Amino acid sequence: MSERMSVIQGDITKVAVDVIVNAANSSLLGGGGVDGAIHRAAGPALLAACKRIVQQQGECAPGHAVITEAGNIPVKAIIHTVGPVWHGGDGDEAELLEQTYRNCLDLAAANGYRTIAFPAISTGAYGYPKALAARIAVDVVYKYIGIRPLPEEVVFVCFDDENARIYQQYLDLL
Ligand code: AR6
Repeated sequence: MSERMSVIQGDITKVAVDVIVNAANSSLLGGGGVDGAIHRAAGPALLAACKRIVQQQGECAPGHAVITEAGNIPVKAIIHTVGPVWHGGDGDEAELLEQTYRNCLDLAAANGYRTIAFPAISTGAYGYPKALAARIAVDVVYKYIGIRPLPEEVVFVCFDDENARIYQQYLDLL
């Protein structure tokens, strides 16, 4: 199963997959970090698509995910999800982060997508400790693909050296 998971270091807007995941905020109107990079690369069509979703169904709560077109990014779709803000770990952060990954995988599978790329959700502005978040990401994906055919391949795209090293360590243990 682990051959269906990999880590690369770089910019998620440049990865050749069917669908990329955006670590958004509840407004879905863009922001900094990976969200800013995705909106800049995708162009105004993405913001318009996000606004339509918010008009139709309201803001996106933490743990939930929605899917849009990809604008100028050469992938088939973008899944926007909202990870938990780290508040010290005594709340429901871990459960919410698990739910975040699972909902993205469900959306990708429901749309028939074979390959998906995730950023390290919540580990930037939202402050989730990188090792704890990576462990959850790897565990949830490993369990998910172990019992389902789609997505066939999951790529973890790490922007920074530390996340890349941590993810590689966890993947090597599988
Ligand atoms: N490709 C891949 N990963 C990236 C990229 C990129 N181009 N740019 C940054 N990262 P963050 P969060 C990494 O802060 O913690 C936004 O303002 C980054 O190094 O983007 O979930 C949203 O609008 C880090 O490891 O997302 C929300 O308000 C990871 O992506 C808030 O930040 C996540 O960092 C969400 O916070």
